[in-house]
Amino acid sequence: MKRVIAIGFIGAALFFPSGGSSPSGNTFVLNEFTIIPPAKALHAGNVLVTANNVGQEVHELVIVRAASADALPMTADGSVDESKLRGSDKVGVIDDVAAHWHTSARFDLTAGTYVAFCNLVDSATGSNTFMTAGSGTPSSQGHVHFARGMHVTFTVS
Ligand SMILES: [Cu+2]
Repeated sequence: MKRVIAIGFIGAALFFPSGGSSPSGNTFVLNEFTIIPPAKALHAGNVLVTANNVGQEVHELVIVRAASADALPMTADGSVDESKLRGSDKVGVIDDVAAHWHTSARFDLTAGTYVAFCNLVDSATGSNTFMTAGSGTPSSQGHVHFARGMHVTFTVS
């Protein structure tokens, strides 16, 4: 199983799947292979966060308290080793946002520096070929999304 699934995230947020209206507020824009953080600074508290996937592939939004992406523990394939994160650093995840879809969830954020990233790993061959959402056809490319650049640092004040 090459895909990394966030297991054991404590305090996982309530999910409010949505897709019809335009995302607003604290929106992270996901694409191949970038994450653009919200234009406005995030304020500490119980924060509604939206992952807006404008790309062609499934992405996810993992939020971890860390000084930078370089500070995160890595696996050999270039994805983040989520099992080595301290529990207190794990904020939560919005899993598997389909292409051209957005999903929101609430996270408890205290002031500090965070890294938002996509930790999906998909392969172009084999039984774990990642399916392009909605198309029913396998993705033609294999990617370690984090290694391709799907991470960004942001601050909460
Ligand atoms: Cu991704």
